[in-house]
Amino acid sequence: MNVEYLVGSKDDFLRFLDSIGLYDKVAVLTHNDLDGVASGIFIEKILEAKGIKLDYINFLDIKIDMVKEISINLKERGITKVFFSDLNVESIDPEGYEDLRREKDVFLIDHHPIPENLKDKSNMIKTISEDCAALDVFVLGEEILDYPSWGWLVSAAIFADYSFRLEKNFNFLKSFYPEATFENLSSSVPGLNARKISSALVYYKNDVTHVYNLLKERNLEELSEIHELIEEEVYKIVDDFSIHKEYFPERDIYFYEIKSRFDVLSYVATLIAGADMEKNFLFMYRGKEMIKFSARSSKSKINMGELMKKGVEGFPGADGGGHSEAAAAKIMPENLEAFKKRVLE
Ligand SMILES: [Mn+2]
Repeated sequence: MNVEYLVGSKDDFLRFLDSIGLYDKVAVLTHNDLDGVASGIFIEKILEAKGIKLDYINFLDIKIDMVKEISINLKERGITKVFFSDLNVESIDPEGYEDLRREKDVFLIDHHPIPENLKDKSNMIKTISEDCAALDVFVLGEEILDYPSWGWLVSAAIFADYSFRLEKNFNFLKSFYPEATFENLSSSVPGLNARKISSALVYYKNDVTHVYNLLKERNLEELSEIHELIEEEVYKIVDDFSIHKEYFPERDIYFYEIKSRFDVLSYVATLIAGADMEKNFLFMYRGKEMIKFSARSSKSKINMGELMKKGVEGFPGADGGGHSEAAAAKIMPENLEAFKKRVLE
């Protein structure tokens, strides 16, 4: 199996692994979504196989200053080697990232777009967007990981991150699930697993480690009840979407505000956009402090990463960006009308 490297190589990764010594303390920082959690498990399994203990793992939300915040934590724990996965920290928090790189050995594995002004590309693997981070790490561990026993998890991540749109990745998923077709994928085993895990990540938003540990034990049983609860909520929202969505012809985007006690924003976005690949969507959810958006354009008719980035420009405390087909943004409530105007009209 191959992934398409834009920066770095498998050799860089293996060299970094070899540089980890007996007295090093190792941390993994990964995204708090399915792709991030799965890639974290694969990194831990690779370390384990190399006889390296993982001292600290954390699951991060994308936000400005994210590296600065976590750096304090790493310092307190005496961490010396850091893996970032599925997080484009070099673009979200470039200052925090560069500061951390001066203090510790940092290795980044990611598939989000590379910023144009990026200078130092050492200790870094970047692949094309369509190769999700879990797949990237899986391939890095090809000779090390027990492939047959983890196929289910990499397949769920391939589904959740849309990576199956690339034929080679779809065929890779099919090597574990020969019965999967493009049409039945969302109701196939990897599709269902992905939805179950995504439900659990919504429900245990403040305890991602719990989900991480269940997945590491390959225990999906415990997630079934939670999944039913979240699915019920999601279906209500999907029904309401079909009635209350707004269409903005200037940008050819469907807009909808999700109202729920659970933060099912990206879950609903993935589900609705996945069912109608021809259309473009912007979903909104009012969080505790910030208003969050999830944008989808399955066939990349609109570059949603660029649109979200431009949409938040100049707004204090806001950030936005991501992939062309799936992106996100966060703004302060007072900028809502201005943001909508920029993005939709
Ligand atoms: Mn990802």
